[in-house]
Amino acid sequence: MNELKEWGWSHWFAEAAAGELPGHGAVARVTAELRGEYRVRSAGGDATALLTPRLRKEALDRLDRPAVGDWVAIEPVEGGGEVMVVGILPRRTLLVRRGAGRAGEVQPIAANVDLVFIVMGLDGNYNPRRLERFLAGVRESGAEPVVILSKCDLCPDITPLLQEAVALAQDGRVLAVSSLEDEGVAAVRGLLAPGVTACFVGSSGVGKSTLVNRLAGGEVMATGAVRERDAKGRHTTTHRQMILLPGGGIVIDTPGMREFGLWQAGEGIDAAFPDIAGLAVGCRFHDCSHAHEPGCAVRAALASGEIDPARYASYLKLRKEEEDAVPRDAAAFQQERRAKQRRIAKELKVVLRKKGKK
Ligand SMILES: Nc1nc2c(ncn2[C@@H]2O[C@H](COP(=O)(O)OP(=O)(O)OP(=O)(O)O)[C@@H](O)[C@H]2O)c(=O)[nH]1
Ligand SMILES: [Mg+2]
Ligand SMILES: [Zn+2]
Repeated sequence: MNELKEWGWSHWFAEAAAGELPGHGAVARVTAELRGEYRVRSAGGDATALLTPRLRKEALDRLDRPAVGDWVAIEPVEGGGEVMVVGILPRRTLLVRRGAGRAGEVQPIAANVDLVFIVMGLDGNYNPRRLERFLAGVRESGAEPVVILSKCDLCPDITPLLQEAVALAQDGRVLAVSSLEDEGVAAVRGLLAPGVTACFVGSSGVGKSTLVNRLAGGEVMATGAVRERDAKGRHTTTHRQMILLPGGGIVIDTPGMREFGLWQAGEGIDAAFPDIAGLAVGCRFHDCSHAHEPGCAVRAALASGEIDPARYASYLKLRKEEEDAVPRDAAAFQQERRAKQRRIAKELKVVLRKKGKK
């Protein structure tokens, strides 16, 4: 397994999978997903991977299929250069979003990432409300958010935006970066140690791939100019791609997102709004919506000017969206999912143990 350490393999996964290192059981990390086909990296090198029909058939939704960053158990395919994915190892972290539309399906963005680089361009792309939304989603994922204010060469005075982003990020880091003028790139590099995985997210055209290329020291990802009219990107990156950096560390580049919908992110929202969540403890009703109930500590703080009205509105909006996102039969669905996960974990253990004995 040592050869996979640089790809992020650790005891955590070994223990989570089988309570022991899975001997000769082959595991691989999903490095890219293109139209249902996966690329994986195992000790044997790179390979194209297919899902077993069973894995495909039994998937309740996209969370049951591999995502980029996942560790999967694989088996060789007779007579082919391809491998079969027989199971997904437990995930340490999982970044998801809700697809567009009211009944939007959950979409995994990346699994087992340690850091999420939330990139916002200082050429007019930066938006505090969208940043709050990203922060809530990242907090929910279990990964650590890092805010990257990109293209700082295009902004004459970054101080007010920087200060605001620092306040919104709470204890999360905020870095101003110019890939063009090589400013702040070393600071980003400094966050990446061997085995550490970071995922880039943000709108199209904010410079994610350009920064990935700076970190990689070469043109590993294609980049594209933004529209002159409104500085919007042209969706140059079309699939999620994992890249091993020469000096150690792993980054995942992703296609630009038009929107980042929250999916079951209640705890993430509270973690991104600790000021408001902290006040809510003092509300008369434990399920206070902070919109109209008597004895609401949050609205009292709003009236006294302790919290910013825009931030309050943002909190309520994300909360509401989060509630709307939960399907009506959520409880039954979750129960079914948990039962299925337990069954899969058990089967996976058997597979890995058998392999270890071979
Ligand atoms: N001025 C300036 N331009 C930059 C900087 N970083 C990237 N750009 C430019 O912004 C444009 C978009 O960059 P990309 O790296 O392709 O953006 P992206 O976020 O990967 O976009 P998608 O792949 O579409 O999501 C390119 O023309 C880059 O040269 C920067 O630091 N300063
Ligand atoms: Mg790109
Ligand atoms: Zn309240």
